[in-house]
Amino acid sequence: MKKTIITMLIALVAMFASAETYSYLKFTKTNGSTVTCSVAGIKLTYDNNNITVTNDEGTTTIALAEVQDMYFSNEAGGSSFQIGDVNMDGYVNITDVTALIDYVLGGNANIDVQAANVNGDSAVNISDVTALIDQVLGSNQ
Ligand SMILES: [Ca+2]
Ligand SMILES: [Ca+2]
Repeated sequence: MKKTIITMLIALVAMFASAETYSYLKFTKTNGSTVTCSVAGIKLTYDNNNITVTNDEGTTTIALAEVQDMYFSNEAGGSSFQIGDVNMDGYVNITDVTALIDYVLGGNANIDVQAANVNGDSAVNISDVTALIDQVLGSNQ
């Protein structure tokens, strides 16, 4: 099951990569830390519940269970967004819920789509609103 999920993730990432050229592949771990890998010569393999990233800089292994998010970026530094901070003001609160609802309903809210994908699946939709409300209310379910 996890293998299916990660295969889908990699396919999704490959799709994004073809749309635009990025310099780094980043992983957000469940503990909040970020792993940044250069895409130069990158190769991703999955084995034994680990993702192994091999590139020109060497090899990095990350336990799949610790991966919360995987995305491409042009920024070498740490995570440029905070999950749930939909309106990018540095805080996760009810104004983010409002912005996300507006976006999901087709409004023109200026949001960070990566931060808005609260549940970490492949789309920003009503289930992220639910997840964000849970997050704002402090129930981690
Ligand atoms: Ca915010
Ligand atoms: Ca989502």
